[in-house]
Amino acid sequence: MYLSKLFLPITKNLPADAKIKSHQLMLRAGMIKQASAGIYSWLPLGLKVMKKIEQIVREEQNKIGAQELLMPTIQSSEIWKESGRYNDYGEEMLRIKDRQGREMLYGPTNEELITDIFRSSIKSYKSLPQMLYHIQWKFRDEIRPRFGVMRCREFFMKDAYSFDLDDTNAKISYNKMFFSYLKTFKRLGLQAIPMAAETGPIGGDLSHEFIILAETGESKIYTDKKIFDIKIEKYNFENTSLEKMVKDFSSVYAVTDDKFNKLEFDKKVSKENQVITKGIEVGHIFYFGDKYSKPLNCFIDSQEGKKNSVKMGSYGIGVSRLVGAIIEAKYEKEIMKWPKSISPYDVVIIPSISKNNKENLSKSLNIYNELKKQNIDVLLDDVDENMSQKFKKHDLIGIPYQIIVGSKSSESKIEFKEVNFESSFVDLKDVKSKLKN
Ligand code: 5CA
Repeated sequence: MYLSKLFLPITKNLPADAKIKSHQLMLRAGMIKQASAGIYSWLPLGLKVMKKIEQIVREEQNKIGAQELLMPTIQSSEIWKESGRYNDYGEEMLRIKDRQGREMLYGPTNEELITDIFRSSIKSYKSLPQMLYHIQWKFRDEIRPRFGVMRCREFFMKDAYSFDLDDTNAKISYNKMFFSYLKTFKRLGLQAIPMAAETGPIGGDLSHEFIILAETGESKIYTDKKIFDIKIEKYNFENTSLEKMVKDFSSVYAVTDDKFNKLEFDKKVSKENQVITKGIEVGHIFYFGDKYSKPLNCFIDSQEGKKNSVKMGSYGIGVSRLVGAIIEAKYEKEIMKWPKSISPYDVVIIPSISKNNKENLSKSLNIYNELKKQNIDVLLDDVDENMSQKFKKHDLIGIPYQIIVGSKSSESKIEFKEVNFESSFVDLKDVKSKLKN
C-alpha cells in the first residue's frame, strides 16, 4: 500500500473527552471516528488491527475445539423473558420495537440465544461436550461510555459458550478456555492476569477476569506479586495439568475491587508482596451451571436415561477493547510500537525524498515490489514530506519495522530499523527473516 493512497485521516484536533493515550492516539492516527456517544466507525488502519486481533482470537478458539457460528445482533425478547433476564438487565439493554410492535433488543450478550439454538438440536450426552463461539457486535447502553473503544456502547466481542453433562466435565471446559485465554493474550503481546471476579448480570459462582496492567485501566486490582511469576509454558493441555494451572493461579491472592477485603489481603499477602494497581479487563469467563438451561428447558439425556439440564459456561474477550488496551500497554514516550502479530503492516519503507531528488523514491519502489513478491505486507511512505515529519507520523502509526532509504542505502544493502533499536544495514533478501525474528 502507498501511504499517499491510504485513507488515513490523521488529525491534531482532539475532543476534550479524549483523556487517555489510546483514545487520543486512535483518533489522531485516523483509526476510528466517533459516530455518536460510545459508537465508532472503524477506519481502514483501525479495522486492520482489529481484524488481526480477531483472527488470533479465532485461531486459539479453534485450537481447543470451539466451533464458530454467527448469531444475529438483534434478538427477540421472548427468550429473555423465559430466562427471566428481560427485566433484570435494566437500562443497559437497548430495547427496540419492530413494525408489528414486537419487542426486540440489540444483544448485549448471547446466553439465551445460544441455549435456544442448543436445546432445539442436541438431546443426548453422546453429543457432549460442545463449545460454540461467535465474534459479533454487542450493544450495552452504558451510562458513561468513555475512553474511546474501551468502554463503548457498541463493541466487538468474542463470546463462547460451553455445554457439558455435569459439573466435573464443565470444569474441564472452563479450564481449557482459561488456558486458551492466556495463550491468546500472549500472542497479542500481553501478559494477562487471571483474577477471581464477581459474576454480575451473567450469573454463576465461578468466574475470572483477565486483566492487563495499565495505569489508565478502570479496574483496581489487589494482588500478591507472586502471580506475575506463574508461567503458562509450564503447563500442557492434559486435564490434570490444566487443573493444576487454574489451582496455582487461584491460590495466589488476586482480586478486583468488588472482591477486595483489606483484612483478608493483609492476612494472606505479606506487606512486601502486596501490589495495588490498575488494569484493563480484556476477557471474562463464567461458569454458571444450569442458570439458563433450567428455565429454558434445555435437557440432555444422560447415559442412565435421566434428563439433566445441561451445564454451561460463557467466555468473553473484548476484541475492540483490545485495540485500545494494547496501545495503553505498549505506548511509550510518544512512540507506538504494535506487537508484530497485529501490526497493521509488517514493515514501512521511508524514503528521503525531495522535489529535485526522486532517486530514493525509485529505489524504494524496487524494494517495495521485491518485498511484495515475498508476500510481505509493506507500506511505502511516498508522501512528499521531510524526514522529521515522516518519522513523527510513523511514531503514531506504530509499524514496528522501518526501512529507511536515504543516500546511505543501496538497493542491495538497506537501512533496516526496529523501532526503539539502532538501525543496521542488511541485504534485501534478509529482510523477511528479520521480520520474523
Ligand atoms: N457473556 C459473557 C461472556 S461471553 C459476557 O458478556 N461477559 S462480559 O460482560 O464480561 O464481557 C466480555 C468482555 O467484553 C469484557 O471482558 C470486556 O473485555 C468486553 N466489554 C464488556 N463491556 C464492554 C464495553 N462497554 N466496551 C468495550 N468492551 C466491553
